[in-house]
Amino acid sequence: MKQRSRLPIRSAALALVAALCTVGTVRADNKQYVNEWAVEVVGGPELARTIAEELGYDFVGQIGVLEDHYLLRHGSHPRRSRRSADDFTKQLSEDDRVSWAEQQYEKQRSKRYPRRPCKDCTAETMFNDVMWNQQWYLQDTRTSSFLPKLDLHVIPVWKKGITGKGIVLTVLDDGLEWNHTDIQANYDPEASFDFNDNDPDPFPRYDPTNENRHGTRCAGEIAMQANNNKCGVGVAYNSKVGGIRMLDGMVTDAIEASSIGFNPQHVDIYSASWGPNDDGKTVEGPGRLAQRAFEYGIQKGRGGKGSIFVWASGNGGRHGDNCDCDGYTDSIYTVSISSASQQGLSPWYAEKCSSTLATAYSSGDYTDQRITSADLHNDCTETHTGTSASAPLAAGIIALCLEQNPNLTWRELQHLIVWTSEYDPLCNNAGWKKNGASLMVNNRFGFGLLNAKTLVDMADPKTWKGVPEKKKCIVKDNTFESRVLKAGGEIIIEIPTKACEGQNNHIMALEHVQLEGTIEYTRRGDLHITLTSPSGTSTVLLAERERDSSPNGFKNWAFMSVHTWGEDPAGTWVLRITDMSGRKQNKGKIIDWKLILHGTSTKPEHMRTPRVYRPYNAVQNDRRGVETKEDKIEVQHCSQPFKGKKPSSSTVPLIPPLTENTQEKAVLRLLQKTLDQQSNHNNLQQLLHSRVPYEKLNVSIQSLHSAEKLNKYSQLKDLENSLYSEYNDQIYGTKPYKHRDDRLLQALLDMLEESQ
Ligand SMILES: *[C@@H]1O[C@H](CO)[C@@H](O)[C@H](O)[C@H]1NC(C)=O
Ligand SMILES: *[C@@H]1O[C@H](CO)[C@@H](O)[C@H](O)[C@H]1NC(C)=O
Ligand SMILES: *[C@@H]1O[C@H](CO)[C@@H](O)[C@H](O)[C@H]1NC(C)=O
Ligand SMILES: [Ca+2]
Ligand SMILES: [Ca+2]
Ligand SMILES: [Ca+2]
Ligand SMILES: [Ca+2]
Repeated sequence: MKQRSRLPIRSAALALVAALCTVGTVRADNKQYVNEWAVEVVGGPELARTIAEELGYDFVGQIGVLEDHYLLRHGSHPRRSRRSADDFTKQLSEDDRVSWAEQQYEKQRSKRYPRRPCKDCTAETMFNDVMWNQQWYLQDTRTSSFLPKLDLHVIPVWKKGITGKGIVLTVLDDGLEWNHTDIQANYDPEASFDFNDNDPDPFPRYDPTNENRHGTRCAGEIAMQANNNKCGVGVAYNSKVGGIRMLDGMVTDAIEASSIGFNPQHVDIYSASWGPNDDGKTVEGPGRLAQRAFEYGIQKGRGGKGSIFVWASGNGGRHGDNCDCDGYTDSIYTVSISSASQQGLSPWYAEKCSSTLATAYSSGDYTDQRITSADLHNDCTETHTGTSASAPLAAGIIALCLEQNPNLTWRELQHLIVWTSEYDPLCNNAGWKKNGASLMVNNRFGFGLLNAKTLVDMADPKTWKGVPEKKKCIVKDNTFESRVLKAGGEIIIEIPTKACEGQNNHIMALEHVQLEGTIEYTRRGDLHITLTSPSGTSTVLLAERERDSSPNGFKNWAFMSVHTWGEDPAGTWVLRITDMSGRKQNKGKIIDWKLILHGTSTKPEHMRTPRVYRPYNAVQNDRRGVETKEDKIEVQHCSQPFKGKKPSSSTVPLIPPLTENTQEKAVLRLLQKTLDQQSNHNNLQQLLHSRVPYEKLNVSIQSLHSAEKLNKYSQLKDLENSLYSEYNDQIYGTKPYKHRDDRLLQALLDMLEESQ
């Protein structure tokens, strides 16, 4: 929480700042002076080098990431001295081209610092930002190289000088506090608009509950300024960021389309952490306008290379929701991003589906660290959570990749993500499989954890060969007659295909696969669909959703999978539709289907040899910059020591561990807060007051959180859980769209922390 933010003393950079504040020259001051001077020279390193040479210094180089600050060394001055060399300093200071100069001296520090030997200035001293050391997902905070490595390998990219320069992102959300002092320098009004009030200023609407903090938090993750002593450091801290205010009001197809298609020749990356309700019973995709806007962006955006849409995969895990039923993440045009906790596990809110491309870190259970960002009212936060927090991290990493190679198309970017995301750091989770192209893939994580370093390296225009032209081959059976499905039944449809062989659109190497289907069924949530490729990769296209009792079925719904990426699609596909619910009254029909294969007629260059998976600890980015070349490892080997709780089964999300004495208090306070905030919801108040006196509520958190029970939502009968579900429906029922930020659990977890 904000009030207990730790402000550890940072060394080099902070010391420099402290030095700036020292007034006058200190003599006989008991310091150990060294033969080095820090100077500020505006005009670039070449000018600084020239000045150094003219005045008889060696030019050492820029000081860390501090622009215009250089270190000079004087050979004829003793390396260490009790006396300061004031005439040297004076000579430098009096040069018009030097705006500031100071002789360096050794600082006395107690053991607190540095905690570890620091040869080339390790991550912890890189920036003076007060929350930099909480950004565990950006820097390696391990104390031993034998511990599992966590961070997203961003620092080596920054060290190459790639920080997002020239790349423009916008956050489609509830506004952006653009005068926040950690964002303002990177704010881009041309990437910003307010579609709620129809004006160019996306400034959020303030209210007592800070409801509209989400967009500012997401933008901060991407583009917080570095080394300004404020909050933390954005993943792409020199990129430009804008905000589209579109969630704080009525959301229409037109508003979505306007947002998705906003200034596509200027904006490179759109980050969206919202979508249809994650309530476990909604099936919804982009409307006609939004769909057009996606297509426009893909075809025309970024000068024809295609806008990049980064999408949070959803937070409905606890409600048994699947992103299968969310047409925004399901779209082939969006880079759908899921979350992993600090422990390398799938968090309790995550949704599963076959369209998730990759994963970035976020919060996990309540002992796991969360995500640091800017917050409303020029504040900072270290408690940003959910897939909401993962998508902007991914957007920032993609910005780094586009700076490395601005010519990448939207498809090339997806290929690069597929090829460089990491299995190893997430290998302790259930559900990994190796597809027919030897790629590791998982319904929770897509191809794994983003690795900024390998992604950016592979995108290097000097070596990246691009991918062949996109082809699309539609496979259908014109003789298909609708088939009846009943409870306990199974429909198997074999789909033999040559993948348009002999035609211009022959597909040899797959990208996305879509199964478009029309299905009538009395209870949609009981349907289960798998698709098995000719290479034998079996993909769940639709998993059961306990809460989805809709009789509406699916109408031309395109289930999308990336799991067969790289495979040769020729052969027989098998579609299997089942209902294992045991609800005898269920029945319906498969009306129609078609299989849409996306891919290329020849294998992309980079896929000619199979991908080699390495242990994550060995991937390039050791803390001291040592490149460790490990031998190839077998893919099935998992190098991560397991630190967390074992997921009890592949379908039960983890439940936050809670201690008995905090539970009731926390729940009471949660409910109290909710009532305070939502006092207009009289029916909820009445419900609570009529059935049980407020103080007597005794709701066990296990029963609230139990994924098992919530997944079997409809069977719940006891008071506690129906109270909870009423509450839930208040939260989820008031607006058709919600941030992918589970406010309920966030609030609960915050309060648990407060009460401890
Ligand atoms: C940002 O603008 C708002 C609204 O004008 C103002 O209240 C706030 O003080 C400003 N913040 C800063 C840091 O200047
Ligand atoms: C991008 O493409 C343009 C036009 O084809 C080319 O001139 C430019 O060098 C390319 N840039 C990079 C970084 O490859
Ligand atoms: C709450 O319920 C548990 C059992 O569910 C019981 O052991 C405990 O004593 C109850 N606490 C209060 C304050 O009633
Ligand atoms: Ca406005
Ligand atoms: Ca900062
Ligand atoms: Ca969802
Ligand atoms: Ca997608």
